[in-house]
Amino acid sequence: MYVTMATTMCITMATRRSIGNGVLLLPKRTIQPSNMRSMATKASTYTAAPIYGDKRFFSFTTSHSFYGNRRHHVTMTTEEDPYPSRLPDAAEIRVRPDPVVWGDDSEQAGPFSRKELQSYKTNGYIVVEGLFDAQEIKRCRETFTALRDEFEEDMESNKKAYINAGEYACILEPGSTKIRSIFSTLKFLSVANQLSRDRRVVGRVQQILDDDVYIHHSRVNFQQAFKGSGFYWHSDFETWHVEDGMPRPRCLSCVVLMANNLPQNGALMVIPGSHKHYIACKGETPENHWQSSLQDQYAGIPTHEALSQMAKAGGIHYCTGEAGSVIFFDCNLMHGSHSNITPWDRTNFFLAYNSVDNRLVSPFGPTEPRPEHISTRDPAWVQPIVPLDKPEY
Ligand SMILES: O=C(O)CCC(=O)C(=O)O
Repeated sequence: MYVTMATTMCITMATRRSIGNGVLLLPKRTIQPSNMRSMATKASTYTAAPIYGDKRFFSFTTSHSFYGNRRHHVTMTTEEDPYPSRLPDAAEIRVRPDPVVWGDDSEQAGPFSRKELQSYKTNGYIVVEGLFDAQEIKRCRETFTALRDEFEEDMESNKKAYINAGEYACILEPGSTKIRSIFSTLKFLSVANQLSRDRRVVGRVQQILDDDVYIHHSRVNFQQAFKGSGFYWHSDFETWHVEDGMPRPRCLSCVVLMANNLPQNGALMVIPGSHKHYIACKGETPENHWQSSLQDQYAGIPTHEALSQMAKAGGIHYCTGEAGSVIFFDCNLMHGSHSNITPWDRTNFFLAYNSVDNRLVSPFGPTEPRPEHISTRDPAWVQPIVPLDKPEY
């Protein structure tokens, strides 16, 4: 293991510990990531540095809290990927070495109360009811469904699973001409764009991630009445790490409910507490996996044993709520949904926010980076979002 000090700090504040061949000076109150066997520190933020040859170096950096307090800066580096997956043999379950609420959650000021932050930290998600009012949601929903209906009309004769419709990308339900998801709407639809920057959402995300954020990708998932086929259990971070090159789980999803989400119509299911573990999955990643995985995922899914273990410990919870509620969930939380055989659409707008310190590097698995609409790399979009105080829907 290679370790280096990259910043200076006050020697009187530091303890001295030896690590492999190196020596690290640590401020007294730094805390240790659990997978760093010989280190006695906690790093509060992590970024992956460039790759040298076939080795990848991870930098562990403590930083000032986003809401401004008093942490020290220290940078360490290791070659080991703490989140390996798509393993040839057995799948494995690891303890997550990274924080869930970044920064010092006991003191983190912002829209979430301390109790709400604690609940998010314990369960890996939180549902905020009535964050948007009925009028706001109605306008957004009508815009999304009008776009969907327009595409579906055009696609009646075109039975491809994946469609580039102008600037948008659409995924159809398996064996159907019904649209499952539309990506990138915030790049082209004003309501979607404003929603993605609305302070009611972004302020909460910044509080949890303790940083400026940008959007890794966004999608409208329709789960249409009688047709929505659901999403099998997965952790987003596993895929985003292996296939997109997201270094750390300093990322979360917001799901803005555009329709009432009920257990019957395929409300998001989560396994509370599962986000504290990293489930490395078994099996290779097929070439261009993303083209099929967005319709039905075959690689990067946990074993039944791992799922059973997680569910035994945490149970399974339906994130139900009325239109206008928002689910915030950690990128490493195990989640999925079953099919919608009811007469009621379950339309949801997904926004995946990533810390600007956790930008994508090259994929950690042996794949080409996925396309822009699924994992943004465009520097124009990988920019800190300035929260909007007065959005106009
Ligand atoms: O819409 C859902 O029910 C789940 C969607 C999901 O897990 C995903 O888009 O990754």
